[in-house]
Amino acid sequence: MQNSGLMENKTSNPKVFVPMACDLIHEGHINILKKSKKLGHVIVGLLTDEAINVYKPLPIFNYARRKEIISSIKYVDEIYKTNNWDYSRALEDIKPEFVVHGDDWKENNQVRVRQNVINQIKKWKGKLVELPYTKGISSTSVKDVLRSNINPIFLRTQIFSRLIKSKNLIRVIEVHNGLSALIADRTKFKNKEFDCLWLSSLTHSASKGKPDIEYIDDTTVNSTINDIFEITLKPLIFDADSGGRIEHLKYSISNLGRLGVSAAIIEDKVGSKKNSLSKKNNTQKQDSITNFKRKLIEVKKVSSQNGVFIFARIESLILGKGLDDAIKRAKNYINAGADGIMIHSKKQTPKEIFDFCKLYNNLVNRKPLVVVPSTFHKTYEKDFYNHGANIVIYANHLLRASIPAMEKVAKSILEFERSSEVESEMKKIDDLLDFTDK
Ligand code: SPV
Ligand code: MG
Repeated sequence: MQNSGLMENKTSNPKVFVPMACDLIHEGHINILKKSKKLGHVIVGLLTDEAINVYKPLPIFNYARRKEIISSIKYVDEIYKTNNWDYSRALEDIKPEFVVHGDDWKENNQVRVRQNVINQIKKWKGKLVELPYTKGISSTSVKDVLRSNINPIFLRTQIFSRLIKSKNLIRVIEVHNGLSALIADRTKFKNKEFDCLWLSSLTHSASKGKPDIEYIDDTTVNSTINDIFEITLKPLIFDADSGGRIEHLKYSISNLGRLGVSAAIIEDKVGSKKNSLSKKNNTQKQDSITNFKRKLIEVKKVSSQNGVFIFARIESLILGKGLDDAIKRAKNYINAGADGIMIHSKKQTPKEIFDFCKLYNNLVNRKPLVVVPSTFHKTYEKDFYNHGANIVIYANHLLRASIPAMEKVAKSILEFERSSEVESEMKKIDDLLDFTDK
């Protein structure tokens, strides 16, 4: 069995190209492969994480594991590492007599790819064979079974590091309890969904009716994380605030790893904590570079063992310390072992973030960069990506959305002394029961 980018076909059998992600093999895949084998020499175009990321969430297994599995199937003669989602490069290399695909792509988000394949293989008189989609089984249904059978800690941490390696821009949404996690987990638009979740100190505190002042204790945090993980396999980034006391850090980071948290962001604040976006006279103090580096070094002693990614959050722009200070800190924090940097700003436009990006992108030891567009919300994701950001966190949006919705209903009940006027604004009771009963 070969596995190369360049094909060298020694058989006279017709070449049959079968593009696949091969995540969680089920009888639908076997059906396609069995039928393909009848047509000739089966070459599975195994899509890499990078290729899959373009149109759907990462598969559960990484490329190496998927390759191991698919190459053991007796209907498969070769594997072709397929880096592009539209297979055009693979088709050009192989020039297969047949391309085999499930017929579901006539209607889903691959319609254009299908047309391109038809046009391309016409050049050497290749044929497209479309097999009926196997009903009642899908990778999604298999994933549901897996949820209860596979070690979720392992899955979440694996998925986060693969996202970092393979995805252009990781899209993260804030959660603060089980319900918001359900919404974050299930919300999809076309081929898009959130890659990852953010347990925000601001919204977690607000959901308990408290200000964002490092009041929420570790036991409460653990319990919320447990609620979130019970309903989703998505990786979680934890807002660790200042990280607390240096002598406690090794315990808290080890706890996060045990729970299955993928990453923690620790900010260079000291003293009485104020939320960074606060407009009131902000008395927040920033840690010295030396102190914060010490903190990072302590944290890394544990996180390099348990795999939790540590992002160092720089508050220089928030506190008016300027770009030079921010970049100096970025360099120092990375040197101290930070796996990535978060740069924060409360300006209405992303200008200072983009200025930072320009300098940051030139660092020799550059690490993934997180941005948090709360105040500069007009900027599109593609602009962040074009400036070099790797992760974008919508840090408070689900909680903020819920407050006016609840206030409106509460006010209306007081006004009309019944709830009829706002019935249409609320989830139907039957839908609510279904929503949480899955
Ligand atoms: C949070 O979401 O709690 C954050 C981001 O730390 S911010 O509120 O902008 O400081
Ligand atoms: Mg916070």
